[in-house]
Amino acid sequence: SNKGFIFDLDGVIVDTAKYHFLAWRNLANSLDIDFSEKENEQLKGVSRVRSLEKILEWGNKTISDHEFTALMAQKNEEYLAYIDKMDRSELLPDVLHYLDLLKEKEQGIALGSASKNARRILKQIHIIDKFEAIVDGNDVSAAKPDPEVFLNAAEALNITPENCIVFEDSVAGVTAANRANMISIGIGDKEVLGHADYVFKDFTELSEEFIDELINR
Ligand code: B16
Ligand code: MG
Repeated sequence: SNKGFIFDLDGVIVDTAKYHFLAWRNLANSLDIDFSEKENEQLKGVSRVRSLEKILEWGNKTISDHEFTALMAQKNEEYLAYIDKMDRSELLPDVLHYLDLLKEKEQGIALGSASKNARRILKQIHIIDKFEAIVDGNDVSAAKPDPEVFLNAAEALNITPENCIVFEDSVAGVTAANRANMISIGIGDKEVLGHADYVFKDFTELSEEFIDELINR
């Protein structure tokens, strides 16, 4: 049978969360707002606009629209400086193996990311050709936990949502996959991603048997 496997980008394929963290922390600190790993966790899978809104809420700050736009650009510029130095060694363990295995098994493979920089990152690490369809932050009007990004990916693969499987590291992303009526596979902490159908610490915990089960269910 033919299933659609939809991968989130940040936290599933690559660990760009650390670069988002550095860039947001710099920005928050320049506004005298505290920013630690704990705050960063709440920004995972969240759009750039919503992330800045949250940081301003935490700091009880209001700024003009003009300044808001300038700060978003500043954050992205710093983030991209890190991205442009990335290489394939920053792929998370075993992800490439499973992308190739799914291809061998003739399954649909798509990207479903909130990031507007998704294509740039995939090109930078030379894996853009692994994806039959790419849906990212430029293509959707509603951000995760809205299911739009995954529903669009399923449509692009020409596979019904019930036949799609989503790999996600964020709370908002797992919720989005569930709302899309897809099988959700959390990559990360069981305590955080308890609402996913399955949770694995990372791709090294998966097996070919498990993939075959998903394909044949
Ligand atoms: P950008 P994902 C998300 O990517 C990140 O988890 C989140 O931290 C980030 O704010 C968002 O992309 C937007 O990214 O500023 O590059 O457009 O996990 O959905 O792949
Ligand atoms: Mg993510």
